[in-house]
Amino acid sequence: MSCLREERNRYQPRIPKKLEEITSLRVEVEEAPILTKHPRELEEIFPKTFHQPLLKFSKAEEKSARPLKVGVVLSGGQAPGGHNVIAGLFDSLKKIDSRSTLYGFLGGSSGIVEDRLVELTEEKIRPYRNTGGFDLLGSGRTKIETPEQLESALQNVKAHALDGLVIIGGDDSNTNAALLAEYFLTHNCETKVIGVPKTIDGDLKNAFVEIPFGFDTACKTYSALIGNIARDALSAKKYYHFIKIMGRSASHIALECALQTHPNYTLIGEEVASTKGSLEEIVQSLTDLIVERAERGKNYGVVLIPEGLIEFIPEMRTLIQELNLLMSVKGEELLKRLSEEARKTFLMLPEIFQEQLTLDRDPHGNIQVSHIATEQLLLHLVKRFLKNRADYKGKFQPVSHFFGYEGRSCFPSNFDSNYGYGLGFVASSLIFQGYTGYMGVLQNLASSPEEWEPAGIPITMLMHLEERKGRQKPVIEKTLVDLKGKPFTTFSSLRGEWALEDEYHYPGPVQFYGPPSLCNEKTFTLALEQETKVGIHG
Ligand code: FBP
Repeated sequence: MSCLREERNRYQPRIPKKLEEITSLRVEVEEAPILTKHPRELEEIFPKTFHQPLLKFSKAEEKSARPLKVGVVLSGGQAPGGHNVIAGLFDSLKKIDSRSTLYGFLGGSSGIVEDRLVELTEEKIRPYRNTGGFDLLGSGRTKIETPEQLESALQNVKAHALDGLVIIGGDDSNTNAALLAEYFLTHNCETKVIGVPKTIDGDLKNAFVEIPFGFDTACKTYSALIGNIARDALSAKKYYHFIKIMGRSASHIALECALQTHPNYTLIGEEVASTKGSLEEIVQSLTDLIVERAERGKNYGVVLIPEGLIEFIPEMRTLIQELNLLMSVKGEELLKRLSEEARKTFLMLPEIFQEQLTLDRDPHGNIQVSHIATEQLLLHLVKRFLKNRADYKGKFQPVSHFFGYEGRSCFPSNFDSNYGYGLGFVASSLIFQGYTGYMGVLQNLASSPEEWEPAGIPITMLMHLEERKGRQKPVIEKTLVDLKGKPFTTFSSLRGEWALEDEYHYPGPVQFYGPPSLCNEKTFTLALEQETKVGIHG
């Protein structure tokens, strides 16, 4: 084990005061608002779980406990903090009753369907405490939807007599949790299903879920790297760095990293969609900046590109939607079946990019944007545009980067260590109290962990209908960057200065030990959204 890993294994996460005495909590119910645009359809799909209330916790008398048997699964893309959810679950279940048992399903949701599981003991969990990655159990993106899959899952949880099943995942994985909860209830199965909000992308959030775990660490990790690159650019003064960063749909990561590092140019997918910016316009404005900086003798810079950008560009979106329906069609036949507009866009793209757009979708029907080199496409087109600019006297030497996987399995920040661990406690409290179909959350996250507020949110409340593989399916609605929200308006008021002046910030690596100002810093997104005062220049 590395020294840091040993040291981190010893870190004791801080938990909310309310969860300290886990068997003496009272649940207060509150009517849940109807947020969805599709209440009628969802009520039909989820007759048992659609109208469940919101749950809040308060202290009460000690409740008698019995040992619980719970299964847990890590699902979807890795996010720092996942192992701590498991550690939190394990510790809280043992607090409820030391005879409780925790099982881990292997390889994501398919482990539930195929009954692949291991018992998780303290010995197994200890080396994973406060570490990143999902390697304790592995992960996967299986969508649970066929009657056979649902039935196998039911038979497996019954065979193990599980009191609870905890699914740690993003929007698609929590959709699995909602489907299983409904199915289990319909078949009089006692197993309670609880979801835990995870994703580095930061888009599983709303008025009730402040932020998923993983976002904090991933953004800090990418920002450290972007800061290093910015300083290198400023030192050598010869390269333009085009950096694509993860965020399959929403641009929350790009926005947060921009606030942390002040690059010269940051694309925000949601803004492109709202201004209906075409690919040509994007490249034009990027080219204008490069020309203007060259006039000032600056032939270097840093450009941030969210990986989900591609789907926000109107003509690309149309093309992707059409390609989604024509996945098995290739070559000439594909060209024939595309609409005229989509065909024109397709043919304008370099061949390698055409290939990337036709790669297989994930099991949930999502295009795999991490495999699409948008940074290289932009760089290629900027080169082409610069050739036609008589007023450009600079030298354009671009370097492309993709920061994605390196931010998903790193040691979780103190925030994500505490947050993941606390979420494990919330999940076992909900099972202990007998609730199903809920997402366990912690609120008031801008305060110290002791003040975080546990709550239960009916998962179906967060759902809507979305077209997947050509059919309307119930899924959790992703929250995109709010162009009127404080994180974006703060960024937009400062980006003009960052474009021409080099006001790069160098956040440096994530800190675990030292003064709280260093190791407990919140992301700008969370702090600004909660109206906490933070100094962008500070
Ligand atoms: P989740 O939504 O499952 O958390 O995954 C997010 C993500 O990290 C995206 O940022 C990225 O596009 C995608 O996963 C990559 O998926 P994969 O690991 O399957 O390549």
